[in-house]
Amino acid sequence: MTPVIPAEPSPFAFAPGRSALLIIDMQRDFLEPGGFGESLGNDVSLLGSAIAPCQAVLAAARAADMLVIHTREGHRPDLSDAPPAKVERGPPGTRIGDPGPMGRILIRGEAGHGIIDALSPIPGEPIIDKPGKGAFYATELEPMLRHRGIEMLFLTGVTTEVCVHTTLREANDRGFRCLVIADACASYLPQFHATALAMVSAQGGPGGGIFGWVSDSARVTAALRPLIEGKAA
Ligand code: TIU
Repeated sequence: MTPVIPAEPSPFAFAPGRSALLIIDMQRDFLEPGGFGESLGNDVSLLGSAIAPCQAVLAAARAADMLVIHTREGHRPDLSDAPPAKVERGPPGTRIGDPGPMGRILIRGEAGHGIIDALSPIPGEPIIDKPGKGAFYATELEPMLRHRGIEMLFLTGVTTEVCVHTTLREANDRGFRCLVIADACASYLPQFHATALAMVSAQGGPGGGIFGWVSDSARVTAALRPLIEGKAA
């Protein structure tokens, strides 16, 4: 029987072998003080609520043998892949490439660019380094998914209305069925988090909303549990 996850605006039917969990930009630069998120004037503690739900979904996806892909936003040390319009944002001294307590801000290879310890990737889980907000733009994500026959995406990470939503929209236009896991996402602006989620399931019906489906970590892990237990039996 096809597993189904209770979701808004309608149940989300999925095939584990054709589904991937995307964990978007759970990096120190966004979640910890001294990184890119704080340099933009944000209270980074607001993103902490997504960590435990991401951990729960990650553990269940691993146990169910689902493909897990992590993304990191960041740039080459020479900034050759960084648009000036992005680099010039914010006061000098706090911009992309400037030195900070976790190394150069949003630069690949620096401590701040790394994924937080609580969600460390394990061998076999691809990491996509992306220069933009969307995980499909200028990356290998799409062929990676197509080669594995992936048709459904579970989206988690930060921030809900920026990198998660941009990736969701890119995925939508490429034909992927997208489930956003609400509590495994977070924003510096809680009202944007709520509105971004509402946008996903709006204009919905039995086939999902305008951008897909919204569920939460408890409902997703509960739906994966029988698959995990079936494997063990
Ligand atoms: N500023 C903000 O909310 N987000 C970003 O700049 N990047 C991501 O969302 N990853």
